[in-house]
Amino acid sequence: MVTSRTLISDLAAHEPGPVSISGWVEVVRDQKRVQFVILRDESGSAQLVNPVNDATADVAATISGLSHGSFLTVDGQLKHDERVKLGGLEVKIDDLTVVTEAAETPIDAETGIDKRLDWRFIDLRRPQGRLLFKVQTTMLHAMRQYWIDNGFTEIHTPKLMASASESRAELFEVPYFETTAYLAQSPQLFKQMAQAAGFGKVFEVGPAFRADPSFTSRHATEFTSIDSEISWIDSHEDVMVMHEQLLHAAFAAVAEKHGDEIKELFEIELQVPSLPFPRIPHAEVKQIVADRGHVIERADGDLDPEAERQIAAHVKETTGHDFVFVTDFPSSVRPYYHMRYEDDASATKSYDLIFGGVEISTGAQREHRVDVLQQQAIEKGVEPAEIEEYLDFFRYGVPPHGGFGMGLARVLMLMLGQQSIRETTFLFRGPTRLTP
Ligand code: AMO
Repeated sequence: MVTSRTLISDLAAHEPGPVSISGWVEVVRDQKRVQFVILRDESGSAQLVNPVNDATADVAATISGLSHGSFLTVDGQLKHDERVKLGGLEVKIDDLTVVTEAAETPIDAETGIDKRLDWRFIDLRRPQGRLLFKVQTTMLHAMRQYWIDNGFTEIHTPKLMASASESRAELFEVPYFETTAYLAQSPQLFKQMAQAAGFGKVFEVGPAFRADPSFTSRHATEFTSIDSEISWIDSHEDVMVMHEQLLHAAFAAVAEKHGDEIKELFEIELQVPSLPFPRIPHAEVKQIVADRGHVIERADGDLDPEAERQIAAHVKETTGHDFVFVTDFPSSVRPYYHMRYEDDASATKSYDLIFGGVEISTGAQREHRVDVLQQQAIEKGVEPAEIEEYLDFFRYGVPPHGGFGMGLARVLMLMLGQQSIRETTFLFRGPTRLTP
């Protein structure tokens, strides 16, 4: 009598004989003399076999009626047999219980992304779906480990706010008793507050909201933001050093734990990026991109997606690196809280990190001198009255500091060669998607 469930991935090390496994039906091959069922659980898939004869007639009838996706518990006899393609093992069924029967599956391997998202719980049964979130778990664990090893403190900042965290554009309003609240676009203000509180180094992994009506492969209305902020920096260079070390640790952990599976399921040889990542100032980037024949058409002259692809291609060709920090953005395209150069107020001590041709992060040294900060806010059309409480953070002493925000789903999308953050977000939220 078998009582406890064995994970399919543990069968290889399990002694031959009685086992009990549970999972869902992936394939049924209902042949006259022998039936096969491929059963998958969260750890892998295995072949079940039922030779059809008088003694197995009841099980045979159940198998003939099995629908794809039904969840089963099977008691049987494990046999290690090298001739079996699937893991070199097979379970001969003694007893099979249909725990929940599945209706006909509404999606298949050919179904497009929008319909797959409607049925995300079925879509995620694909081994690629499972691997994606195993990789995410390992990546965030490695990042946390890096932060903890280096003396950072984790914070959780409010997502209901009295004012905008980034700009008044892309702001979600929420009725809030007698007033209006806004959903946090970033933990920006509060991670800076932690510097004024003397925390020194902080991180947060949490939701951020943007009322962005676009339908690109890289924008969501709700996303998970990875944020970090550190005190006593000399410039954004110190932030970039921390940032690249963090990503290096994350990629190394993922490559070690999932490299083989990533190769098998996503056909990607995961590269651990070498340190340091290349750094190129924004003005130089514009020149390189222009020399490659791309004319930036944005009115403010900031990099557009094609410029990001072009600079990434240039860096890949010249250094072999998949990452590049574009540094020193013009003040005209950066928020008021980015610190400007002492000798050139038209440039900021800031950067974007581009990975595989897509921006995954923005970082900067922050302006911590309250009079300068206030002046820059006014210049950018931000009313000091609106940010009065934020300005208070800087009135009672604060060390020089800086940090970055990075979209989790974008990192995963590029790491695993996916087409859209819809694939790498557990449940995507966009302008026309609030379900499931
Ligand atoms: P920024 O607005 O550039 O900077 O955002 C930082 C990173 O967050 C991700 N991101 C998004 N991901 C999915 N959908 C969106 N709509 C979306 N918007 C942003 C991107 C982006 O690079 N406070 C600053 C960061 C800082 O300076 O610390 C900020 O939020 O990966």
